[in-house]
Amino acid sequence: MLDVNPERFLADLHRLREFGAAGVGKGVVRPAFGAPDIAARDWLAAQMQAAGLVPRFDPVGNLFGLAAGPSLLIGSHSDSQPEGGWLDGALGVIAGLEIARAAQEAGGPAISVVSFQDEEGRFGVTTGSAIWGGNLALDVADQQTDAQGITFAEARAAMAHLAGDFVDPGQFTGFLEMHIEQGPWLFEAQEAVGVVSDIVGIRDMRVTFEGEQNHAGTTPMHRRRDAFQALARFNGLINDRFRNVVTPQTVWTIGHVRLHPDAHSIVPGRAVFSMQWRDGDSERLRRMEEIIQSTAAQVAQEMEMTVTFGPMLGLEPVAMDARLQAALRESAEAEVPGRWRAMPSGALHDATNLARLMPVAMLFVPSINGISHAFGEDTDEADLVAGLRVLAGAAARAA
Ligand code: HGY
Ligand code: MN
Ligand code: MN
Ligand code: MN
Repeated sequence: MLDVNPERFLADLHRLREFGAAGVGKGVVRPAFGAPDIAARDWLAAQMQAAGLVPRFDPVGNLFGLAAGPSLLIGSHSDSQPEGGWLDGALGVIAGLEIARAAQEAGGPAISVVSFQDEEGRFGVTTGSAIWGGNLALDVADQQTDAQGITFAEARAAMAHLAGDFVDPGQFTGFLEMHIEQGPWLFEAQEAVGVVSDIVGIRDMRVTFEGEQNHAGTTPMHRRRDAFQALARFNGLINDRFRNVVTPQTVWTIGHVRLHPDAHSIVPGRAVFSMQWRDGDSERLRRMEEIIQSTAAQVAQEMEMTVTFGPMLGLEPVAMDARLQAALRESAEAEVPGRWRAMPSGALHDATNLARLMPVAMLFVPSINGISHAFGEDTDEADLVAGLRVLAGAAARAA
């Protein structure tokens, strides 16, 4: 078994949180390619080196700590949401670092570590691992923009001085990712870990209603072509129409809205918003897309507007590797007997993209009150350490 050090692991997790520490509690603001993200990656590279690994940045900011020869890869991402918590991504990276360090101290097995870039999708959906895994072409990614209109190509130039070549995936025998659950199930059941069976698929696109900008005091209601009213009507209609198609696991979100010109006394002429939907079944994702397209077209026609759609980003649902899942289950039963379950992931993860390259599996630990993508995200230290031990046991079994 690998003799991991819980104190060192927790100390590193707290240290990583200092890069971009913000908000109340243990909040973090560390979006991809911002100064805190790059400083955190520099710090991580130094920790990898100190652990006996060879640090290597690739052209899109993914950071690997490479062990010699064929190795098992462990990690996640160290960028955060615009308002995030201290564990989303960071936990999986620091767990990988601690397990690789313990393996170096023990003289084996060979374990490499990774922190992928822009998992949180400043520029798309799991950008760094999607490019490395072959789900997204680099020249397409380079054109993708963040909410401010900055391109991925412009943003990654900030790390160009660190960049080496892409790392050859052929040297890795598999990938393990530990993550907080980000939902309520393990916490409510007071279970210690979840062994992930599969990860949902996602679709995400930008939608724009274009009406007519006008004076909010003098324009009679019947003459308005108000883009916000179109968005509101669209939202009500899709909520109704989805009911016949979805399951309790299906989710959809309008999380970003920009009205133009965004002023109290102007009837908005343009509404630009994000439409995202997720489910474990590709066919259901497709039917939802049809409803979105046809409903938006209907609303635009009825309200005398135009509607346009940005490129649709997406990842397919992915099943975890059977052998690696078995290693996680055996390890869970040894470390936390009876206090684990198999479960699907409703959040996306870098593991989705790596499944094209190698066998992958994931381990969840509980999220207190199911909170994540918020400053209030947290997990009991005992659960963090139990998860580390289960992952280390699985790595020893699988490597
Ligand atoms: O949104 C997600 O599922 C991921 O945390 N980026
Ligand atoms: Mn994450
Ligand atoms: Mn996240
Ligand atoms: Mn005026």
